[in-house]
Amino acid sequence: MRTTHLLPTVLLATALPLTSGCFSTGDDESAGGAGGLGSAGNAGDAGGGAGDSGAAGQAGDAGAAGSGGAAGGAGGHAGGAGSAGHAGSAGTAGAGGCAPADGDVCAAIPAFVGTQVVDGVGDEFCSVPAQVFGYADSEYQYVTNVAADTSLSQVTARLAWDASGLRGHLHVTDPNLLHEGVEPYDGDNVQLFIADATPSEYFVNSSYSGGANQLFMLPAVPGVSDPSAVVYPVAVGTPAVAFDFAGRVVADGYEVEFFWPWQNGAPSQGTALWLDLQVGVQDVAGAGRDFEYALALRDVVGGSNCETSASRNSPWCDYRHWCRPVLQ
Ligand SMILES: [Ca+2]
Ligand SMILES: [Ca+2]
Repeated sequence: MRTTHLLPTVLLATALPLTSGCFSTGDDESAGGAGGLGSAGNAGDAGGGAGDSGAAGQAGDAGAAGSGGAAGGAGGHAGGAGSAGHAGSAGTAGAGGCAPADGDVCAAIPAFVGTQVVDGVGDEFCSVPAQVFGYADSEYQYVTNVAADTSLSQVTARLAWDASGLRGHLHVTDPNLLHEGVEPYDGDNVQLFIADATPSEYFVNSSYSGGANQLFMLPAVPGVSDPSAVVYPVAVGTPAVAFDFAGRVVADGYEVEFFWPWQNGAPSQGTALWLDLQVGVQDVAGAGRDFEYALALRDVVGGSNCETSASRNSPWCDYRHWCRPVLQ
């Protein structure tokens, strides 16, 4: 919506001091008349578009007053009117400009609209409802360093899909970016478990199959390493599935963005994926991974083939622990 408010000049003239035009120095000069007052600037555009239920943006600032009149001409002609003021700046987007954080990644994944630029910035996911979760909200919890504070890590996840693949952006709060270890899980990382067809086997004793992937996305560790991504592991004899990834450090942690192409052709609306999201955290130097948590650790009917210890009963060893969000 665009709103325009033109203030009547007469009102502005009573509210602002007049600005006089300058005089020329012509031979037969007489005083030039005062320059007219500039007209008011246009009001700014309204703020960013509202989300599904977001509040409208704020109105823009009023335009600046017009500049003074031009110098009077030779012979004492009156000065011209001042130029119009600049249009007001656009209003800021309303707080509700993006969709509210009422998403449920394990239940439904909305359709993606627009064009994604995989750069770590999640502005193209503004209309996608986010799911915010942390250690306390997760079904899978695993602590390896009790000195760490599990309450400091929180994820804001936005996932969406189209005919090409699954797209996502994750914002992770993290007080201390660290990665001390050889394996991708030995430090701060995000893991996406994904399969667009039911895998033919579990994973603990074999490689992933059926297009299932475990994607690691690691933030930059300032001064140490750049953002990186790993597909791990891949099925024996098949190439690693390429996916687009970008990460960046932000004020309160880090963000990762990805595009994962469908492995079994474009799915139709209503298809249920196999999917899980896991976050690994290292905040204590020298300790390697401190803890990790994943959205889903669903009960497996008939038992998981990896329930040999608490740490092995986890998303990485059996896809049946994952959740089954439906493509909307
Ligand atoms: Ca982006
Ligand atoms: Ca950390």
